[in-house]
Amino acid sequence: MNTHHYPIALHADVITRFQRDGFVKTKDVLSTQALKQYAGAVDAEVARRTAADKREVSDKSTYEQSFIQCMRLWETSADVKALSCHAGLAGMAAQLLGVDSVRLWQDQALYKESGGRETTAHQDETFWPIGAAPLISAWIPFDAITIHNGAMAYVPGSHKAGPLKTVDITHRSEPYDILADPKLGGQSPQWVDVDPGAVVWHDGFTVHQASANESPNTRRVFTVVYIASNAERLKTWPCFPLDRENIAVGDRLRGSGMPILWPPSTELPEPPASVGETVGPQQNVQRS
Ligand SMILES: O=C(O)CCC(=O)C(=O)O
Repeated sequence: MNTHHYPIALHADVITRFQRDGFVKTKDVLSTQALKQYAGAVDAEVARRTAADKREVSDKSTYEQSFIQCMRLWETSADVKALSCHAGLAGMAAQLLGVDSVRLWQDQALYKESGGRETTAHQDETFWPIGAAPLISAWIPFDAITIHNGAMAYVPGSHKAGPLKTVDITHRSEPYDILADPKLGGQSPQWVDVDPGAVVWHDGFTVHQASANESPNTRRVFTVVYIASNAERLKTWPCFPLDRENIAVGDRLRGSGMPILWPPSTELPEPPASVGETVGPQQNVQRS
């Protein structure tokens, strides 16, 4: 039984809306002061990892035009770790998923540059060989976001459709038009404006997209993805966090790259010794 008190306890109505719609916005989760500190830490790590890349947005691949993607920042920045392993957020994830315990699946900065294109509509969980394990993302903007600078839109109730055809958001092949999937019943995505301090949560199977950034500033967003602690690997296809820990099909998730964040430990977790690629979707484990 979970005997920990949630640092941020959710109203039953918030949980009901998440279960119904597959997404929910929670306002005033992070204070202005805390958000400023986390944003500074993420900015610094993104700047460090991308220092050698001098390209204009227009010179980048279609995928890269959606956002600068830097993953697993908690592994290389102790300052970002405080956000990725934030007990209040992890406790919210556990409440929304209705599970006793969650692990960190991944964190990432998704910085949509000025002039950056939309993020193609997709479901997250079909990317990973973990079946339908309970999985939730916290989408944490550092600035106010509307449809004009890269807001997200979610298809209400789409998580109930379960896994649909995987969308190749990298655009290396023609992406599946998931919004036209008959299982979505013609439902339109709902755009969600967000003020700093709020967090928008979505289920692993919720169909979502983001608008282009027509503003002069980079849209700065950080996401943390949580998974039920007892999830298993179900398929062999490559997946960085599982391959790094040598987790085989049928094995439960484990290892320092996917620490249990709820219930929280007294100390923040130590990151794994081997880190992945500094930018991009991190598919490859480098074995020495
Ligand atoms: O922020 C974006 O542009 C896309 C975010 C996204 O797809 C996600 O958080 O799962």
